[in-house]
This record gives sequence, structure tokens and C-alpha cells, in this order.
Amino acid sequence: MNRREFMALGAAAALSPRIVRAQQLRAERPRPTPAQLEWQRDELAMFLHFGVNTFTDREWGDGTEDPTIFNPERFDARQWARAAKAGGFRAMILTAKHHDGFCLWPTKTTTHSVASSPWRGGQGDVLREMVDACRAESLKVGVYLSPWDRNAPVYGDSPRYNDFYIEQLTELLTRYGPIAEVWFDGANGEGPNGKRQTYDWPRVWSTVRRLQPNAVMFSDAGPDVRWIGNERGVAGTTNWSTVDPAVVPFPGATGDAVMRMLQQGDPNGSAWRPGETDVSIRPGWFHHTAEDARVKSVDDLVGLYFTSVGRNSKLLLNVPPTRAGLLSDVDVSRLAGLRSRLDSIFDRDIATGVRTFWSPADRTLNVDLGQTVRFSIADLREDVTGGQTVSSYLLEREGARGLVPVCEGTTIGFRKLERFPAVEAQRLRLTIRDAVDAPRGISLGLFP
Ligand code: FUL
Repeated sequence: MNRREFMALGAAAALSPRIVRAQQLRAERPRPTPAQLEWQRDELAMFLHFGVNTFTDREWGDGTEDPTIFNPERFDARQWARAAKAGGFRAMILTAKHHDGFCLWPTKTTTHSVASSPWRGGQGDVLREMVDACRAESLKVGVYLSPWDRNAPVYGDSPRYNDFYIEQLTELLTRYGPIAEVWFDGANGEGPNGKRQTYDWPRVWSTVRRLQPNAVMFSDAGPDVRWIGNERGVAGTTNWSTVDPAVVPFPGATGDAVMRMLQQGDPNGSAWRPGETDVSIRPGWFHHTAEDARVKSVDDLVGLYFTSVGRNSKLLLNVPPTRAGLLSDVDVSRLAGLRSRLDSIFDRDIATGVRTFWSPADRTLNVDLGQTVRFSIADLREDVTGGQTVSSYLLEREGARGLVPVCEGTTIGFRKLERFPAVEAQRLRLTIRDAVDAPRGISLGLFP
């Protein structure tokens, strides 16, 4: 509880103990930090898998790759950033190091890096160029630093590898200015000596907090944003931004309860940890020419937007650079196609400026459009700055013989998009059938 909430409780105490208890419960419900809210408002981030795998045509390198194979001759991070910007993306997250251990920045910790490659005469720094490009296009920067490292000789030698990893993380978080998101995958395989590593997550997380206090940290176990539980681009239709942290104690934890928590969250969870939906525009995470004809269509991408952003999540779409160091033309055109389709779908909210009336007694939002209008998308939102509350809703339209259901569902959260065969109506009613706390700032948008 902060000072303002404490004062408010004091004032309420003069009223009734029941009101005080209700307000205390509300004050205790988890709510987003400013960084988590901004992360969610951004809606779209681009993921970039790039490295030695791009040159070996593999998805997972084994750490024995020769650094001299890394030579993206037409490398241009500005082209990446322009494509991201044109697609409406707000951030780019780079695999600074994948499981093969090859570092895309000139690190002091190992020679297994761009510094040992012929690219830019061994003077290059992929992350630096991407950061500069992001700043030029007003995009945020994120980094992925794989904990699993199949090249580092100290991997599996727990304290020594943890020191090595923290040193790499420190370089990334101190050399490149503000980092908006730090992305930790949970892979934990064997290293070059056949041993597994015990990661020191508390130390990793406290290092990020200390060096980049405004960054959000992603992993299965957060602490700030959680994995959504699959790589297909599909968040749960029920999706709470709160979780019970004990159910997913560390990244890479497995089991049905873990997967359920990642997909759906927990209405009574004690931690605010919204879900991030990561998926690739191609079958693989890295670019493979053989997959050039299997790039997701604009329809597919729009569908992913609805199953991620439209389900109270965020879409992290992977668009992998080619061996030349560029995003391929087809990927770039699909991103532009996604943007123009979203712009046309959400061009005009029919419900803007119309008469609405929120009735707290029966928790209904009553909307009069002023005339009969045709629509096929409902854009539901709740104000989550004080926490997420809605657990069941029903949208109805007024027909000739009374109210007819349009759509219904469970959670709303930051944004819930419903698509249905087009219907016509002048008057609508959104009923919050159930909520874990008094619903706040419920709103409805409608699109043709
Ligand atoms: C996983 C990795 O094993 C994949 O290669 C990819 O990077 C994906 C985003 O995370 O843990």
C-alpha cells in the first residue's frame, strides 16, 4: 500500500469497517508497473533470430561453428528498423546470443563472437548497429541472451558459468543505453563438457533491475512478463495478467499446471505478470531459404493479432534476417500488409462519441449508436491500471423481440477482440456477469 492509498483508507474508516475491508482488498490486488503498462500498450514487438545458424541453415547450433562463417555482406539494420516501423512495431528484440554461444557483439568474455568473424573486418557489432537503427526509428530495444551456451567451456561449472553469464549480461545492459526488454528462454541442455548448468535466476534478475530498472524481464517465470505457453501465437481465451508465481518457479519448468498458468494466468494470483505471445513469421526461428515460400500470409498475421493482442497479450513476431543481413522482401511486404489490413479494420470505431451509460448496480454498459449500424468486431477493454477484474461478460444487441446475444467470454483485461458474423443494431448492452473486484473503466469499440 502506498501513502495515498493509506490516507484514503483512513478517510474511509470513518464510514464503515466493511468499506475499509473492501478497499483494502482492492489495494492488495496486483497491478501493473508503468513499464509493464507501456510494454502492453505497445502491442507489437519484432523478434530477430540471427547468428551462425543463419549461415549453417540450422535452428540450434552445437557451439562448434567456426566464427568465420558469419559474414552478412549486405547487413543493414536500418532496413530491419524501417520494416518494423512500417509494420507498426514498437520494439526490436535481437538474439544477442543463442544456444550456440556465438555473440553478436564484441564481448570481452569469449572469442566466440563477431570479433572473430570477417564481417566488418572483425570490427562489427550487430547489437550496436541495431540499437542505432532503433533510435533513428524511435523503436525500443530488447535483447535475448540464451542461458544455455553450447560453446562456453565453463558451462556446467555452476559458479564460474554464472559469473560469465552475468558479465555478458552486464556488457549488454551497460554499453547500449536504455534496454526495454530482456528476454530469457528456459532452455537448459548440456554444454561442451556434457554437463548441465544450474542457473542463478535471482542473481540474473537483480542484475537487470540494478542496471536497467525500467526494463521488463521476460521468461516463463517472469518476473515482469511471462511466456504464453506455446509458440503458435495463441494466448488463452481466458487470460489473466496475474499469476501464482509458485506454480512456475523457474524458466523451463514443465507440467500441465505450469502450462495452464502460462496460458490463462490466475484470477487470484499475487503477481502481475502479463503474457507475451512469441511466434515466427516462418516455420523456423532462423532464416532458411527453403522456407521462403512458407512465410505466413497477411490473413495468418491478422489472425495472430487477434489471438494475442486481442486476448489481453502482446505479439512478439519473429522476422529473421537472411544471410545477406537483410529482412527478406516477402517478409517485409507481409509486415506492410499486416499494417494496412489492421489500419483498415480499425479505421473507424462506430462507437466513438455515441451515448453510453454505465450502470454500476447491474454492471452493464448500455450503448445507443443513434442509428442502426452493421459491425463484426467488438473491442472490449477494462482499465487495468488498478488491476484486472472481469471474469465473465456478455454482449447483446436489441433486436425486434428484445435482447439477442452477440458474443460472450471470460476475461477482458487490457484488450479483448471478438470477431463474429456481421450483425446490425442500434442499441447494445454489455453485461459484466462476474468480476473478482469492482470493474473499472469498461469500454466498448465496434468495427465493421
Ligand atoms: C526457445 C529456443 O530454443 C528457440 O530456438 C527460440 O529461440 C525460441 C524463441 O526460444 O527456447
